[in-house]
Amino acid sequence: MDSYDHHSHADHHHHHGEAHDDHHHHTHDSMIVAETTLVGSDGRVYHSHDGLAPHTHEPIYFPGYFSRRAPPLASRNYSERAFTVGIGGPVGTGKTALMMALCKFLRDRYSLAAVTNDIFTKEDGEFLIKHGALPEERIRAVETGGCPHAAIREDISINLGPLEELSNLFKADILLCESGGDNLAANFSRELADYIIYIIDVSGGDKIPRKGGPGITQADLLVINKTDLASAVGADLAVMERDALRMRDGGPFVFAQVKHGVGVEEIVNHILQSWEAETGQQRR
Ligand SMILES: Nc1nc2c(ncn2[C@@H]2O[C@H](COP(=O)(O)OP(=O)(O)OP(=O)(O)O)[C@@H](O)[C@H]2O)c(=O)[nH]1
Ligand SMILES: [Mg+2]
Repeated sequence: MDSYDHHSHADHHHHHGEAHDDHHHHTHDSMIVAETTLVGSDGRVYHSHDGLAPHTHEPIYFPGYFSRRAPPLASRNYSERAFTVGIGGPVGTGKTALMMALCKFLRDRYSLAAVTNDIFTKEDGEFLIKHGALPEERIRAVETGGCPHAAIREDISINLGPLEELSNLFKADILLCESGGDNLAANFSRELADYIIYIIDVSGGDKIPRKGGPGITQADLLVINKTDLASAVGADLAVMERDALRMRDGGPFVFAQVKHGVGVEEIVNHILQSWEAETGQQRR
């Protein structure tokens, strides 16, 4: 998908002088199969696994800028698939806990449905069902295999199917999509997510915000979770705040303890603000 970040292509050129011509519309009809690896007409090496269509991993040379991130798609038809919130972030930072908290907060006033991604299990979907986040039929778990970011960026079809189906079945107002836990380079494609949340936690150390990565810099909202653990791991929240503001040129971030309900209302307000702006609906 070349939709990942139109702006960062310019950054690539700027920093490396390389031409990243996108021939995606040509590649599929001219691929040469070599076991699970394919060489596209663009000369790039594609690979195919776990039911995902052949995909490359776009090189990312620069984390990009919040102010130049891809905007929500103007062409999105919300009657085909409801407003979709993507929740990404490294392994174990609280993505599922945030899914749970958002469901509890929103489910009485909005029709919700959720899709979770794990690499080889359906664990997170089962967690949400077990804890009654939503009625079971509104939750789907997708097994993405070894490249969790491919399922939210290069080949989103594995998520689009269940999301569209749930959207239609339940006349959903809002869909929640949890990415598999991944590295700092993973971020949602705008084709998939209308509102992108990236969640990190304090346990990786207070250096994480300044390491950047497209999720940290370009997500619509950065959540810094588990502030209750900051003193235990020696993370300085003032440093995280300073670096988050600098990396995101002032873009919003929220300190949270999603497991304890702290910061959740603020996160919900950010989501609903965008939902109102994109769908033209009024919050209830
Ligand atoms: N102390 C503390 N623990 C939290 C908080 N939020 C989540 N956790 C815990 O952190 C662990 C991981 O949370 P998950 O919600 O499973 O994280 P995840 O990002 O979905 O993990 P993966 O999907 O496996 O990448 C769980 O044991 C949660 O209970 C928080 O605010 N404070
Ligand atoms: Mg999870």
